[in-house]
Amino acid sequence: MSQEEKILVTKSSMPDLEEFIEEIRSIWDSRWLTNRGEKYQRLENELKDYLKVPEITLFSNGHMALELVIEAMGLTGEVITTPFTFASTTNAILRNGLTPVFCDIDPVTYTIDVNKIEELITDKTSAIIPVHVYGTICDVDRIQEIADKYGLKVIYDAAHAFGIEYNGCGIGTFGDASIFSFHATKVYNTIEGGAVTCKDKSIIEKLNLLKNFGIKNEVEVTEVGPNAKMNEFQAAMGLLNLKHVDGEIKKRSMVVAKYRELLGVVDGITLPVIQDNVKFNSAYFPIVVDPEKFGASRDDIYNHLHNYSIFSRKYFYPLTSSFEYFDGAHDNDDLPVATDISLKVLTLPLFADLTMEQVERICSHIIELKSK
Ligand code: T4K
Repeated sequence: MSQEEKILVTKSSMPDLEEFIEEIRSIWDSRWLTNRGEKYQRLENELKDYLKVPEITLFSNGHMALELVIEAMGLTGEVITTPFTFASTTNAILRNGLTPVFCDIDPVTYTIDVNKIEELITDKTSAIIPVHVYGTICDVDRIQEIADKYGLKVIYDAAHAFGIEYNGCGIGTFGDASIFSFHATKVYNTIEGGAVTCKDKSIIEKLNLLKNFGIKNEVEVTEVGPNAKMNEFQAAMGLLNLKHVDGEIKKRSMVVAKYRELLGVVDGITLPVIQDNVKFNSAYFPIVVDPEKFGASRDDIYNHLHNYSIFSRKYFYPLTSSFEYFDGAHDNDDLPVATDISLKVLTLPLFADLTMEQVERICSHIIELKSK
């Protein structure tokens, strides 16, 4: 089968090549390629408006945004987080020398279970790092109540939550800070890229130092920072993709609607929850397969689709608490829901250009497995 006929889990949104060439032409005139260039600054302003956030600073990628905001917030000791996420969330905590304390997830939203957070708080806990997984938002109100009660910081991993609003507020306004990913695989991309949003201007100033080696001026270096800057080519891609992102999300939402129509009636398949008062971004389409009711497992569907060159993904299996580097240190018996969902979840292909015919084909291959 040719490369063209493969259906991958996603496909990057891109502007027309001519549009991109026109946008980057000025870089050849200015020879200014990175370090807070003109395009970077324009993008920062445009994203601040689009995401409806008070402050924003951009990064080379979402992971560095998370690593550095954890550092900038001065977290210590233990951080309560979810194991049902991409490696980045857990790695960012560990790479800051902190201890992740894994909390189970809610069986409906797959986000951190707010009823299980308090029992994990100790005198070493400094923060909660929840994830708006697949763009399904956490219970931000309850999490804030818990954080206020115990004096904890909250940093949201909003890597999947670009453009989401809750009660008309940008999702990046909740907690003390949020990080976004603008990776090629996301709803909105700057090739690679990321951002931190927050209310506290002093944190933004610290992050601006940290992401540029801690350089304050030509003679003063005040932080031990790495290099995590977004360059002008990334920003150019970001400026153009921002013009088209609403259209891309609209097309994605039509794909999601088709999946819902075709799979919503299938016994043994649970579709992602629709949340009240949330403007959704159609980032991912995870289904949860009950092998008893459906008659085949998540892995059976994954392999069956594979045979037709349809590449779904097991986001997020395994749980990060099971990663080899922990050497079995975490007891997943305390994480029954996360363990169960991670064994049953399958993320189906979703991107703006996925045709209705392709969605129908994917769904019919899933359904034919049920009747086998
Ligand atoms: N927090 C969370 C919760 C995250 O999910 C992520 C990233 C982060 C933090 C960190 O943000 P970044 O530092 O990445 O900005 C992909 C992405 O690389 C990763 O960004 C994303 N989460 C994760 C969920 O998915 P992989 O290992 O699955 O990528 P890969 O290379 O297998 O690509 C998946 C599919 O995407 C391919 O089959 C085809 C398509 N694709 C891929 C690339 C690289 C494209 O269409 N274009 C491309 O350029 O991690």
